[in-house]
Amino acid sequence: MKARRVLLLGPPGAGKGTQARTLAAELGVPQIATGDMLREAVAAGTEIGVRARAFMERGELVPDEVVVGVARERLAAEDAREGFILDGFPRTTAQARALDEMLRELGTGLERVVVLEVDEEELVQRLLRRAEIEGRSDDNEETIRNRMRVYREETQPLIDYYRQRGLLREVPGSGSVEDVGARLREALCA
Ligand code: B4P
Repeated sequence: MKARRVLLLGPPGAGKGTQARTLAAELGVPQIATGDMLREAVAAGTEIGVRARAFMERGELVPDEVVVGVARERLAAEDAREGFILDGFPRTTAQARALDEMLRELGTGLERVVVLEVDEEELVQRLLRRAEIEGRSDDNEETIRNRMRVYREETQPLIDYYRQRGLLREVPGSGSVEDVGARLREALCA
């Protein structure tokens, strides 16, 4: 049986968002992407958006208490009862602990964590290409390098956190979007 409560981990530009979108549609569960939610809050000028903006533009993580609040509300929504694809949350150990607690309160838990692995130079090239297409303010080379450093320091430790619990599968994230998607789906069944 395919896992339906899934977390996608990986460095910036690894393809979490790209894969989460199609996978969520296929499984009929919501994609919960804190990056997208924060960008919407920035665009709408909400209180959360005002707090998040400067961190995002520097390629820093938005403070845990802000992101945890956003994720908690979304996960408690009716449409997430039967499953969800978490994309970009958690990104720190404190967020991972908060997620454990949230899911425990909701009487559920993660079934699978997949880390998409891509070489850093390829990631930088992908994000610079995206900058030309989408013009995201955090997709310039200096900020991208900072996001990679933040990933190594803050988010990579989560790989061991989930490996120790037997939830982790490592999936190579290079190749076509379709090939990566096929590997990812296999990792959800295995
Ligand atoms: P995110 O929006 O999560 O940004 P990301 O890591 O850059 O995106 P992703 O890995 O999803 O890449 P994508 O599929 O789009 O976060 C942005 C910022 O928000 C963070 O820096 C932080 O400030 C803040 N934030 C978010 N969550 C937070 C949290 N939990 N705590 C604190 N702060 C938080 O792919 C990238 C590009 O590659 C695309 O152009 C895509 O077309 C291309 N691509 C994808 N797959 C490919 C493939 N197989 N081959 C070639 N190109 C591919």
